[in-house]
Amino acid sequence: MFIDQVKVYARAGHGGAGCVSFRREPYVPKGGPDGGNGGRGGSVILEATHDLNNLIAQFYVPRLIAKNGNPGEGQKKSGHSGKDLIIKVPCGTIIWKLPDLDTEPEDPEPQMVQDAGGEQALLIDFDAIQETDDQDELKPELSIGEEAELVVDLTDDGQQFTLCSGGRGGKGNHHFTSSTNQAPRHSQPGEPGTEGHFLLELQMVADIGLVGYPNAGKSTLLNAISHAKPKIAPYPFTTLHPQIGVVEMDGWERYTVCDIPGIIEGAHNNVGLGHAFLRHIRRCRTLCIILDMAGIDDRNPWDDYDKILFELEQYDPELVAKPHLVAANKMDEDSAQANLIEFQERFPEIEVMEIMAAIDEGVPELKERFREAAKV
Ligand SMILES: Nc1nc2c(ncn2[C@@H]2O[C@H](COP(=O)(O)OP(=O)(O)OP(=O)(O)O)[C@@H](O)[C@H]2O)c(=O)[nH]1
Ligand SMILES: [Mg+2]
Repeated sequence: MFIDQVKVYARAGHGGAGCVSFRREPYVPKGGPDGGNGGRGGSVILEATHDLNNLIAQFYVPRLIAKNGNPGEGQKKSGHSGKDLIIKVPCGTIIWKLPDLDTEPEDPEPQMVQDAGGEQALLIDFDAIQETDDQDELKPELSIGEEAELVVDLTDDGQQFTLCSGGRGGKGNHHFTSSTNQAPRHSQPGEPGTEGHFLLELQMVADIGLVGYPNAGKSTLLNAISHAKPKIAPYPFTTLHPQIGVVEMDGWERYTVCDIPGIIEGAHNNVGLGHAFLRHIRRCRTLCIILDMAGIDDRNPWDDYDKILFELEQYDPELVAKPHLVAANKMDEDSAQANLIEFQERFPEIEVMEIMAAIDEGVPELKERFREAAKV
């Protein structure tokens, strides 16, 4: 199961209360105040790590609650601080603060869908958390409620961010002793920790993003160039979630390639789960548009190319501003050569690499080209 968007509720620990206490010892008739301070509440801290590639842990445990601080004690003992809750999330996780709600809403209903290969995939209906019914009003880059506010973007391994800060512990009565009040009988309560509803959204970070219609051969290519083993099958939407492969070159050089599920017409309007897929293109530095040059699925490659660029632009104009090249796949098929000539006549300025991903032809050259692109 792959989860790349999840709503969580986070609450830091309450500070411990200060203590009211007086020194009581044999032969010390009027021991002074000795109530200690409460301990600080634990914070909820997010930490990015390369070791994870999805948000499944937060899907199962969506309530991130840190421990409260302990109250102070007599003999001027301070209470223990609450333990911080450190939550590991994959690099590339963006945190959005959702509007405060009076009551904690129910988690959106997960819905099981059956993919064509018979595997089950889990989707979350995030419309459930949208604040408005008007789709046009939604921020295109958000696809969640307008009022969601960007909190932080965790991109680097080890990067930490305090999502909710623990409350301060209250002062014990010992703290309030003064020349005019030598026996204070009051202490401070602890302060509450901060809390909130957040949306965690993962956007894959990769050097190269493979973009194309379903069935174009993206997974076949990733399989050929890296150790990743995505499923390959002769029907659309075989790949239902993005997958990253690491390509190793001679001399310890390596770069990452992301196989993004197929984009179809209307993807920018979320047709065919378009938003869930397009989101991952944002973090890929260079795009490789994979075209089925043979037009096996009764489409032609120039229309595919136009439509893919259109979908990218409609979703986010920054996506078409990224450097991109075209990989003309399935060049082993009969119609491919003629189609390629026509494609190049129509788009003479586009860099095209010819490949047959299934039999590794042209793939070493493309790997080399990716390496150059990844260096920039
Ligand atoms: N003839 C030919 N077929 C290929 C080539 N590369 C891939 N295919 C076939 O194209 C079909 C689709 O390949 P995939 O790699 O699953 O395509 P995809 O782009 O990942 O598809 P989705 O995951 O559905 O988006 C498979 O049947 C592959 O065997 C090629 O170079 N030549
Ligand atoms: Mg695939």
